Amino acid sequence: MFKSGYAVIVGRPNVGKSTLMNHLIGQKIAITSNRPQTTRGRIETVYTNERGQIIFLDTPGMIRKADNKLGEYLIDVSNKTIGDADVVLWLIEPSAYIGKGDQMIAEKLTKSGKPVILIINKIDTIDKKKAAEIIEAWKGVCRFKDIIAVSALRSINMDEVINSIMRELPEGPLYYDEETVTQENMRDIAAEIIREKALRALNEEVPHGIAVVIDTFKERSDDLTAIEASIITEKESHKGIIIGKGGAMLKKIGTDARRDIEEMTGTRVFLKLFVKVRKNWRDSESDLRDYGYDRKKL
Ligand SMILES: Nc1nc2c(ncn2[C@@H]2O[C@H](COP(=O)(O)OP(=O)(O)OP(=O)(O)O)[C@@H](O)[C@H]2O)c(=O)[nH]1
Ligand SMILES: [Mg+2]
Repeated sequence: MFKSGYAVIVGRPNVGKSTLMNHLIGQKIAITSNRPQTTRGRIETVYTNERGQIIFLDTPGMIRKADNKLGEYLIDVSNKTIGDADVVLWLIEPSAYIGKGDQMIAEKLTKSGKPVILIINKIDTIDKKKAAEIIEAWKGVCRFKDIIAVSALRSINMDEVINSIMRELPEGPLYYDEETVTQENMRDIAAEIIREKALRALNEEVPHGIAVVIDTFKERSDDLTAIEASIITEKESHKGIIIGKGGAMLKKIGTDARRDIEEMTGTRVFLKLFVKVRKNWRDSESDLRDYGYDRKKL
């Protein structure tokens, strides 16, 4: 019996959801960083083996309260995506403490009626005894179908996760051909790569207020892609930080991004970056739409 369906990855910000998805499919598609709220959309990837096809949906970290309209959008993405799940992977930090944010997630998942697999991530940072304590603390929080301890970063116990998902998926067809890893387009992924490099290079309050827009994306030849992109920021003072002394910061972001985009396209890449200020864009419906965060499209 061939199985297929959606496995939705949820959890608090920064627990390693996108890292887990990338390591399960064996390719880096979703961007990751040590900053909360790195993921802003629903990122779809595909895993296929002889037993079935799993369509992964990575989601923004779940928060209880939004600070602005972008935050509301992120909450909407997670909630709606749970509705599409055949199985939910709930990812947590390796801690026995169950906080209010976790309780909120537990309530939502219980209400959804979806089968839930609990995944304790980052076990590379703890010992076996601690892992046993964590499982003991969490096992009553929801009616979990399974509890698995993993390290997404080190690819530990990835097969166990795949097997557990396959057990929960219904019988179904091959939705995508077996070579497919993602349907996301290169233009969107390029924007995400630039945002990732900015998140990683900048510190503290600047990254949260950044959006990236691709202005032009041209395949000039088989061997050359020319891209112009704008980094949008909400404060004039942040613009200077993003550009850096003598343009050094922007140059670093551009060099790091170009390397990854070249790997993705398999061509050389000319990347030109601009920085623009758009005051309070995170609270403007029309700006959010322009930057790809459109509630109506959810
Ligand atoms: N030590 C360790 N770090 C990990 C592991 N998995 C992820 N991380 C780190 O945790 C941080 C967050 O990872 P992400 O994958 O971006 O987390 P996320 O849950 O997608 O975050 P949001 O999209 O912001 O909700 C990154 O710095 C990762 O390198 C792991 O298994 N072990
Ligand atoms: Mg993420």
